Formats: sequence, structure tokens, C-alpha cells
Amino acid sequence: MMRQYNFKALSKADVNQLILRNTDSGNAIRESVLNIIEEVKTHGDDALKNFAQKFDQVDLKQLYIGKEALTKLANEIPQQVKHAITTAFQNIKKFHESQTSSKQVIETSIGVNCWRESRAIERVGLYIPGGSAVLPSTFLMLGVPAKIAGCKEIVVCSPPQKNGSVNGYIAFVAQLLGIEKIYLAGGAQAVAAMAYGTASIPKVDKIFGPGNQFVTMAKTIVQSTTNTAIDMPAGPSEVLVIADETANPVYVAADLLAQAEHGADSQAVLVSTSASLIEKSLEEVSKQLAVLPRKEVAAKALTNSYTVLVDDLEVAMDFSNEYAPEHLILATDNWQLITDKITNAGSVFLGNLTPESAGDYASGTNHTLPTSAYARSYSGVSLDSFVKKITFQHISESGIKNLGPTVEILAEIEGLHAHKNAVTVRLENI
Ligand code: HSO
Ligand code: ZN
Repeated sequence: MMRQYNFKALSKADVNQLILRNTDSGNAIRESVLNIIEEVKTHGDDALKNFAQKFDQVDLKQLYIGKEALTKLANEIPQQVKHAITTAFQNIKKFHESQTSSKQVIETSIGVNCWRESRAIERVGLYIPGGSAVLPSTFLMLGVPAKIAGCKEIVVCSPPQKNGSVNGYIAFVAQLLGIEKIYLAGGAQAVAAMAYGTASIPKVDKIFGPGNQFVTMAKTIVQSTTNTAIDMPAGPSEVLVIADETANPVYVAADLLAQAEHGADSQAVLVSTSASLIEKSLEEVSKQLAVLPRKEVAAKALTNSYTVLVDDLEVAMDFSNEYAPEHLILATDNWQLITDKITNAGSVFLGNLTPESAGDYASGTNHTLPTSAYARSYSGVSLDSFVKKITFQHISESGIKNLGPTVEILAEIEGLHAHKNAVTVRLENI
């Protein structure tokens, strides 16, 4: 069960200790991930087939599922599910389409025009987990912005199921996105394949997607050993709920458990101004936990989770900003009073009727978010993650006359005379 703390009794050092998570440098798995990467690098597709046998217990003849098979699988899913996935797809599309920026030309001084233009990252790799839970929602969250950005090549890897295929939900998402191939590779080996390329799997410029510690370690390694970028460092998922006496303990408990069921290493934190709300929420957690299909996983995550009693919402917010949660839920009717004070969070859910699950699946925001306090410096995945913003400038005759002397002086004080000359030769010629 969750540990309970009273903020007043905590020293600064205690708080620092409490907000620490996922500090395991993963050295134990580093060695095995390095071996996997080396295998894929040298043996390509054969290594991927061997790993599929070893880790997924399947004998793969070919490393992908093609368009026809995907259509067949997609057709088999219930109409109601197709409808729900389509609704989520449309909302995610609407929200991410609104993130396109139009070019804005700024005349910084007379005759000097500067602007930025977006260009899609050409080849992106999406990793869709398929281990303890298959996540078609993650496919939507990564595939939709990749499509809107106009990425030329979208490589999708997902671990094969026991029958050597992918599930129908993943296939249906592929169909909605117009993606015609899914590569059957999981874990660190999928990341290595996308970073180095194999005969079947193309090398990509940037790899996206959550995964277990092996996937995360592989992403971290390839980002420094190849020219492949990654979306962000990903640790176990987490939620911090700020609740006052206006919160509903049934809802609070449900939100904590939604987080806990993700994985044994997930963390759920409840920070509340009300001792009775904490007590009732914990009772509810026990009640709701007992009937959850993933109760073993959730129960483990709860041992890694805690509540903090605070004096007021401001202290709650200070704690939350220190913690920098991936997901922040403001379970209070008074959310408008404190939203401006949020400085660090991946994605925020306001009021008592806004569960994190809505954002996880269907409201439109992205669920690929910074964990492990990276919300202090990283944003979640958005359309921007799939583009580069390239700067442009054009200088006219009056522009170079105007700005040239400034550049000449700055080049002079840095002792860089070739720089100065690049301006001088033009000024002498006009
Ligand atoms: N809460 C997860 C996303 C997810 N939830 C997928 C359900 N399916 C990380 O934001
Ligand atoms: Zn979730």
C-alpha cells in the first residue's frame, strides 16, 4: 500500500529523497543491451529473427506484416472499437494540426529579413510496445503527428505476438494512418535495427516511443553512438494528483490506480490539503484494486507510491513543481486559482471531471511525455518533435549598408578578419 507523509514533518533532504525516482543507472542491463545492438549491427535480419525466437518465442519467416495482412486483421475488429479508435484519431489529428506554424518574416533592421520554416524529419522510427500491454493508442500518438509533419518514411516496429503477427487494433491504426507495413521487432533489437538499418528495416533519423528499460537503454546508447536522434529519455510512467476537500475520493483512487496498473515500477503520488480525503482515497484504492485484472502489477506500483498531507494548495503546488510529474491532475474545483503556479509538468488535467485516461487515449493531447523529472526541461511529443525549424535570412543592398558596419566591428573585436572581410568586400562593391 501507499506510504503516507506529513509535509510538515519532512526536512528538505527528505523531500529531495521523496521526489527522486528512477535513478538506477541501469548498468546491469547496459551490457546485455550493448550485446544485442552489436548482434543486430553485424547480423542484421538474422539477429532479429533469432531474438524473436529467444524473447517472443516465434519463428518469423519474414520480418514484417504487409498491407494485405494488415487489412485482413483490421477488418476483424469489432465495429465499436473501430469507431472509438477513429474518434481518438480525429481528436488527436485536430489538436496536432493546430500546432502547424506559418512562416513569419521579421525585418530585424532595414533590409534584413529573417524567418523560420519547418521541414519534416525525413525518416522516423516509431516503436510501439507490445509486451505486458499492447498499446494501439501509442501508435496514434506517434503516427498522427508524423503524418501531419509529412515525414517521408515512417518505419513502425512492434514485437510479434505469439502467432507471429500484430494485433488487429494496431493493424486498424496502421490503416487509418495509411501505413502499409509493420516490422515485427521488439525491445532493444528493434531500436538497434532502426538506428543501424538491416536488409529489411530501414535506418531512420529519429526514434520515438516508450518501452521497457531495455528499449530505453538502447535508445540512450544509439543516440550517442549513431547519428540517430531520440524523442526523449523515458522512464517509468507517473502521476501526481493534487486534491483538496472538493475532490471525490472515488475518482482520485481510480486515477491513482490507472497509473499504477501501467507497470510495477510506475509511481502514483497524492498530495492533499485534506487528511480525510487522503484516508477515504486510500480506502477506495483498496476497494477498487481488489477487482482489477492487473491487480498484481498495480499493487506492486502502490508500494512504490505515497501520499503527502500539506497545509494548502500552494505548498502542494511547490511540491509538485519540485517533483515535475509526467502527469499532473488538479482534483479540485479551485483549479483556476493554481494553474498559473505550475512550472514543471508534462501534461495537466484540470478539475474533477478530467481523468488522465482522457488524455491517454482520446481528448487530443499527446501521451508521450517526459518522466523522471525531465518535465523540468523537456516537453512532451508534439508536431514539433517531427520537424526541424530551419532559419532563413535575406539581406538587401540597404540591409548590408545598414547592418554591415555592426558586423565588421564585432568581427574585429573577435579577431576574425575573414569574417569582417566578407562584409567589407560587399560594402566596397555597392
Ligand atoms: N499513461 C501512458 C499512456 C497510456 N495509457 C497508453 C494508456 N495507454 C503514458 O502517458
Ligand atoms: Zn496511461
